[in-house]
Amino acid sequence: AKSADTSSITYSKAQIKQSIVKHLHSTLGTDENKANNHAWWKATSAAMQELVLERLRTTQKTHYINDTRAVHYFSAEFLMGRLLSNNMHNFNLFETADAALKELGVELTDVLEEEPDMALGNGGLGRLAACFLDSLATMDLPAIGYGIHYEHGLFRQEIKNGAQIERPDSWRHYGNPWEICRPESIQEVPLFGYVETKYGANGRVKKEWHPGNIVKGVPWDIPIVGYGAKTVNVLRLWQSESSDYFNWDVFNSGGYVDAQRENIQAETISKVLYPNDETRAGKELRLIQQYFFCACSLKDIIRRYKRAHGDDWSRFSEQVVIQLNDTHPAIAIPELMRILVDRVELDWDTAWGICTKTFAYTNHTLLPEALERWPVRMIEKILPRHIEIIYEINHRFLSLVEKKWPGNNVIKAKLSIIEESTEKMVRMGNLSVVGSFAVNGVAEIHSKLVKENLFPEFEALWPGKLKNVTNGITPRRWLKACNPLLSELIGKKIGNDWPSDLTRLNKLSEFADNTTFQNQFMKVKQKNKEALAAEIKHLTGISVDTKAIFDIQIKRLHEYKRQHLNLIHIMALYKRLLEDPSYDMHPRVFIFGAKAAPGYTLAKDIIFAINKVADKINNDPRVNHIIKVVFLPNYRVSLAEKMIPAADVSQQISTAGKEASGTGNMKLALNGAITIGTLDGANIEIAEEVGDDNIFIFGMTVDEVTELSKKGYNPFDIYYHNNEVKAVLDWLDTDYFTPGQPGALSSLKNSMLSGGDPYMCLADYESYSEANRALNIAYRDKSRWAKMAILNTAKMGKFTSDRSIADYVERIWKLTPCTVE
Ligand code: 26M
Repeated sequence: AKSADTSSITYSKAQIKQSIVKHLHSTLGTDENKANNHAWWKATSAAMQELVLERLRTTQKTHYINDTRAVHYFSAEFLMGRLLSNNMHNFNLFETADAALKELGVELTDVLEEEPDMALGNGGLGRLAACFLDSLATMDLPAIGYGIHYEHGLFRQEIKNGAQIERPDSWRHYGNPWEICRPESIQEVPLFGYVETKYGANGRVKKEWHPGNIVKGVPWDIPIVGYGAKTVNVLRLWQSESSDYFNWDVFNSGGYVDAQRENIQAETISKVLYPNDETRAGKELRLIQQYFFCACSLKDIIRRYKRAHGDDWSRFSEQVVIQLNDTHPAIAIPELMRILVDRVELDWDTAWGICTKTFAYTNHTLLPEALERWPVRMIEKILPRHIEIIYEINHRFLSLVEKKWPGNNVIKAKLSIIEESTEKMVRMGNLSVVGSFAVNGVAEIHSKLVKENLFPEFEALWPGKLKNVTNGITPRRWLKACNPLLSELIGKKIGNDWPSDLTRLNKLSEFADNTTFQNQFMKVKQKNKEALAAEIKHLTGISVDTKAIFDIQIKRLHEYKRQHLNLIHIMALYKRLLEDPSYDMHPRVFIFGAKAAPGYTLAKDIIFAINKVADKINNDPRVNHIIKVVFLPNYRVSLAEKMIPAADVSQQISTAGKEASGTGNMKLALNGAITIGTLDGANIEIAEEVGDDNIFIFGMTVDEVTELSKKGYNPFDIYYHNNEVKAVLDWLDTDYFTPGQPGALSSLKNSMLSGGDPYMCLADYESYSEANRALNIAYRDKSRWAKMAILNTAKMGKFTSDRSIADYVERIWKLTPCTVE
């Protein structure tokens, strides 16, 4: 295992100080007296970027000389968060920079707060991509991330009168010190138009795509510094621009019919990130975004490959592996086929052989509404050649299916890439499985369900193609950087090697029963809670008792994640306290952070309900010394970094079978929070690691959920048999929480009753309530709780993203590390 060996980059406090001041003067045109925190942030970042770029040059040279095989991580989202603190930690210069700035009369913590989050992602999928880039660089693996340079990342959330308001996020508005524009690597992307069929002299049919529009892709590179700062990889993000020379009129004077005449304002392509997660947008612009970044990235990869290998395509898949982060970049499969068949003029089978040795696909969801399907007509219009290629891929694939299951049209219809509905659709998941050499789910249970439920016949067709790689998180950002007090305590106890070999945390288990260590551990937790309490006060004006249990649910707002189950339980506790003032419970602060997709009405209603219930409880002197409810607005990476270290309890309460993995569950447990959760996603593996005594598991299993839906689930059965459930749901119909507005929270009740309670909140309610009672009792035993918390931290070694990446390398990518310098 490596530690942060930065022997090659020694930088003294004096040097850093000098560099920061230099940049203050000559990059920012200001001086030590005039500079505000923003200027200090820019200057400090510029000073770091100098070191970063030197390592980047060395890395790129080394990779070039060694002609390394590299993974190309294609993702529509990279949720990077802030970079300065991370880069300083990875260079092992955090303390030195802190000291240098102190001498300049500046607080590093204030400077770090100036950096806007790079929020080019919705949630788990985008953040996973960011953690993976960190691990890839840390493990000296040659890798490039490819994505979109959105002008606006995920919207900023404001809460007005309890409701979510979306505001644009302009993360680059005042400049981004980390990115480098590379105009020398601009690519062109064709769109729309028509396909001409030509007959060559050899009798071969040649297809020529005459695009109706061409846009430019401008690459911006963000250096990705590994821990120890040896390898610096890049994240290359494409920005769209109109192409200056492509002259619509010249094309149009050819007299082509108006039907071909589709135009697009080129700049809009990379303008904004779609704020949907777990649901399809179905918008043309979204498809264009996907094709845009895939086309640019493939051209970039091919240009680099040709520089080393010329026209010898036989080694392409030895040098290049492309990982598709869900189906969002799946259009890259027919795009590579188009290049190889139409441009390089390889025969179909050779081209397909290359393709299917190059792509691998990760599935992140089983929710039917999230599985991407594009209307054939839409692809036909935007990418007329690709739809032909998709049909050809499907035709050949279906002959394979015919061979395996002769005459079985049911299986054929199920597996077909084309869904023969009234409006014909392309199933991007099926296309991805057919076009890849490996497919993986993101936790054991999820991969099992992918294999058994989503793509069952595919497993029979290609045994071994469907795999599992359990997700992970980078312990650099999610422990070392975000929780300095705990990191220091851990370091004192077991040394400082854990960030690059997280299984070493297991050595903390030895001290789980040690009273002194328990006290130290819980004292750190207490300090972190006090810091979060101050932040809560600052952001919402709400005062919270730091001796209370800090109970945290942070994730996108979605019915399947069941924030509303948490809410009705809070209401039940409130009711118990009102009915019996001596009701015995430890004070508890319920803290939420969640963004709802702007078009997802019920999700927004749940946010509204949380805020209304919060208002009532927080202002009710009968209970507000025992329960508080806090909704922190604008949940994002940098806010997560403040919340997670302060959590006592981690809410991971999705309906079993719905949460593919979860990664927040890992971050919270790593920071010593105890999970109350269902047997879903990675919770199952977390439970295996920490043991049943150190987690509160409740609710139905996947099999029980399936059984109940089969038999027919009726939430009214529970409503009429559980008085507490009935009282709480009926409460939502009154104006108790929304004075003068009866019915303002009714949609929640309706969704859990007449709406059929699709995610079975009521079915799991009783069990959830019991798990909460057990949790409450456990917290009262200080020593028991401390032991549990310590063991949670100690047992999280498996969930480092370094392990996930090692699994990808071994099971899928077959990469070898390349030591830089
Ligand atoms: C799709 C179409 C149009 C616009 C946006 C989308 C879209 C964007 C993001 C759909 C899904 C998106 O993300 C899904 C996601 O974040 N899934 C989560 O992935 C994590 C990493 O594997 C898992 O831990 C979570 O369980 C899973 O929900």
